[in-house]
Amino acid sequence: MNKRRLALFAALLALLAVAAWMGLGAQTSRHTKAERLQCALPAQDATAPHPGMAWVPGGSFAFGDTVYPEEQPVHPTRVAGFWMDRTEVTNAEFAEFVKATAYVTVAERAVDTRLHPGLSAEMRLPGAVVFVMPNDVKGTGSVTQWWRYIPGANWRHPGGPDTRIDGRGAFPVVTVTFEDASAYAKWKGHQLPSEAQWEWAARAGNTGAAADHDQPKDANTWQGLFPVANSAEDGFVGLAPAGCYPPNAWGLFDMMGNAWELTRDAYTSTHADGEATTPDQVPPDLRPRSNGQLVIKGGSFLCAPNYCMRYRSGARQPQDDDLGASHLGFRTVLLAPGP
Ligand SMILES: [Ca+2]
Ligand SMILES: [Ca+2]
Repeated sequence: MNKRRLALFAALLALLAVAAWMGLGAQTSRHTKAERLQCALPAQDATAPHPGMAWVPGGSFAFGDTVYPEEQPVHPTRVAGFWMDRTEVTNAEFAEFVKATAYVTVAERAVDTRLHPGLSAEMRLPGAVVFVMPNDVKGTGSVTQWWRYIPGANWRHPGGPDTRIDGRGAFPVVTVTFEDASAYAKWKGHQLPSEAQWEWAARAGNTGAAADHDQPKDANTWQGLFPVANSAEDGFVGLAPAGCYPPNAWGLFDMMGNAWELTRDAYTSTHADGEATTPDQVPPDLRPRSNGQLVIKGGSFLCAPNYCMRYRSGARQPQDDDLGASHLGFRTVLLAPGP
């Protein structure tokens, strides 16, 4: 991940921004309450065949939305039933995987200079991109004012080397890449969702046009003027533990907001370019075929109405497949008979 890739990452986010920079002044965040470290999830039936997962029935729906160009055209898509993790994969769950397999995430490895030649000394170091809230925004609002490549940032230290996840086992694991998430999913006997599976699961039975355009009230997003004023009316300035808000009608938590979620589909600039995989196809090899960018879904704690209205089921965003970020996690799916 060299400077060119970071610049590309920055440029993509900038392109996705809603222009709302005029008049931004220095403001500070307001932390509303002591941080909660865990939220109790409702118990599952003891006979549930796949603990921690919810059944998503098959169906046809209007895939896509009309808010941003990349969500279009809306078109009918059919998805067969599947099981899906009730929550984003947590630090505790990912730690079990690492303990069992000694897996080393991409953000913890030396950067491959053959893949990314011409790196600066800093960019050669293992790390990830971290959101750092600025006091104000200068000029045209380049995202490099709040996104920084921090050596030493990884899933154990998601805010940089001075941060830790002790006591935060219930939080979603972040700064993981497509390769990391795929390795976890494979270890579980699962896979990453396709974009269509994810979107259908988020619709929770709405087969028609997406009706979730407003900023959700029961989700961890951003209230205030991003990136300089975060009133945290939803209770969380940053990430929340998994499952702090009510689930959708199919029992899935935090589909909107909290951490963005990786899919297995390569990113295309519109739906007209076609999906990388058919909705239910099991990818033979989990490497995306395209330019190394994947679709991520659901938005995050950083999505605000003035900047990133991607706290919607139909929203989508590209993500470099080998670059971890402090707002990015995942959940898995399992193709198995329904209940
Ligand atoms: Ca929030
Ligand atoms: Ca999420």
